Amino acid sequence: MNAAPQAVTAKVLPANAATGSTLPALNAWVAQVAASTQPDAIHWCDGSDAESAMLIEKMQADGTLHPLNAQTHPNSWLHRSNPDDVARVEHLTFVCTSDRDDAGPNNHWMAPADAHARIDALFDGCMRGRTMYVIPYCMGPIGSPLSRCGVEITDSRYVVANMRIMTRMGAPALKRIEAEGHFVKGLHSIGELDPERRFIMHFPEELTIKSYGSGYGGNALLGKKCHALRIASHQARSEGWLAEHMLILGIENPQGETHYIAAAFPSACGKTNLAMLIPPEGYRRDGWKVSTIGDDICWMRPGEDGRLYAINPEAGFFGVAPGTSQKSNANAMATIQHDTIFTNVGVTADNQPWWEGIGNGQVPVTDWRGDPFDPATRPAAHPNSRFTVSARQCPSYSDMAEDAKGVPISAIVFGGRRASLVPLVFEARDWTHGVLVGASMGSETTAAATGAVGVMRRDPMAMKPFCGYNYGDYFAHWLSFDKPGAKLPKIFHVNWFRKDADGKFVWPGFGDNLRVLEWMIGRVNGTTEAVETPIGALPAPGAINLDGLALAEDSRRLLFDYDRDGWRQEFAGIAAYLDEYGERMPQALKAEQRRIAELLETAS
Ligand code: SAT
Ligand code: MN
Repeated sequence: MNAAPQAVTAKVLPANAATGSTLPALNAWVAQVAASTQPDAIHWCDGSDAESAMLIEKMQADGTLHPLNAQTHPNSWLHRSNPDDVARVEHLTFVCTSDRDDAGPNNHWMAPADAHARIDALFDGCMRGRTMYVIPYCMGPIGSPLSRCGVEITDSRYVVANMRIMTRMGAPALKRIEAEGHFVKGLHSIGELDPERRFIMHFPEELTIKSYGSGYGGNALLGKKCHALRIASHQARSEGWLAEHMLILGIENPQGETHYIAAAFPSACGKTNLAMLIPPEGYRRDGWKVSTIGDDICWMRPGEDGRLYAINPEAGFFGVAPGTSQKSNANAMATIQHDTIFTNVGVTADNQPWWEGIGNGQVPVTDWRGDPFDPATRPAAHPNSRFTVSARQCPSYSDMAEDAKGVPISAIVFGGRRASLVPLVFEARDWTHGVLVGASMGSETTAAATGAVGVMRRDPMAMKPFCGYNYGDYFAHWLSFDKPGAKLPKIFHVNWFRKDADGKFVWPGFGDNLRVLEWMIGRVNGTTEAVETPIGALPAPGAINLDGLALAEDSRRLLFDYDRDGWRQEFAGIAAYLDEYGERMPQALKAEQRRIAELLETAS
């Protein structure tokens, strides 16, 4: 198999190895990185099929990828990561701004010079014996003014293969970078995969990312969380847009009217399932249709008409495997039937991927570490095991996801995992209240990051791990969109995860979430009713269609009541949380918090 023309194998790199571009700044950076990391070869990725085949062949040969059953899962691969490298590492993730307060209490901070010195020492000579891959990529449709480009340098072929699926990678991206003359610089090495020698560093003022010691997901695919959220949120603030941890879906009602909704949930809280929602039977019959624009990241900017227009900067899905089934997400199951990379799942005797909750009647024989499956030892699939797959393979993927101007957003939804207190849905009374609703979001932690699971923490706008600057400034930026001429989306909060006294979820979720989205669209169109409460507007009795759902009276109460005493306590917690940001917390948000706290005191 031929490597791309620029590939070189000699240890002494030819003089032209670092000149794969017509952009001097890019060539100079590649040369500088090569001088410090000392790779044996430099490969400039063009994104071609031949290049992909060459990489896959090499990864099969060295055991990075194992082929899966070619009859049931054509062109699909299993990757087993290092067992110490299975999730994002928030404690090793830093935002390095010159002023510590610019990173804020929501981020780990290191002074840029110290951070460079520490991580550069790790990069020193780390690519000896390895090939260095240069990956030009574009986040968003190549022709969209909302898109932004970057270049990731990595010594991991697995990262190249994933970036090829998750971004618009290769020659067209390089062309745009050369025309624009600037790009986000992302330097990555798997290093020794040693958790003691691992850092994910962001330098927003230099539009630079340096990541060392992990090959996993959000730590290593630098276009995703590092660029499209942490660096982009910083860029978005100075350029007047929003980079958010949100899915985007389109809902067409029986009248043929389509509304786009952007929804923020923390990692592993069902964004992929909601983005690919299949309407319940009755809704399908009536003509409701749901289409997918994105499942994880949303970039939004005000358009000329004052509405917010959104693109999905990604080109693929890096979704959580466990729990994905024909019942929970038939669209995802169809999407991952071929040309998919599975990371840290189990396998069956006939070499099909398997995970807990797949519900297809098959059984695993090998677990995610490659050991014979023994339920007493560990689950077959790691709880944060993933699939990487092109969005184009998804049956519900919308053509509008490729639209250069983006889709107009009718509603923004915030939601976390809350076993108690928080009702199924409520509506913010205006933008400022909506920003407070997002800012006070709480959620129980999941396996997407290392650390304890199931602990309630504040996760404003689901951006706690991803906001590249001080949350106080971030909330002020959100508030700034409310200006004359703006036609902003309505803001809602949902909780699909309320539990009853027996610890069981009370809301069926999945396709039935459309019932809640229908109510939101009714609110946007002014055709459905709500009841005002201090925390926001709750659906009026009968306003959400519950036909065909067997919900006991107790469950309905848990879903639609609000518990004033519980909310008083919640608002005391929110006040304390906002105060952690000191001077940077906008007064308007604190005033909104006080307004509601007072209502909670006086309302019956
Ligand atoms: O590993 S990722 O950060 O890309 C997935 C997630 O946590 O959302
Ligand atoms: Mn995510």
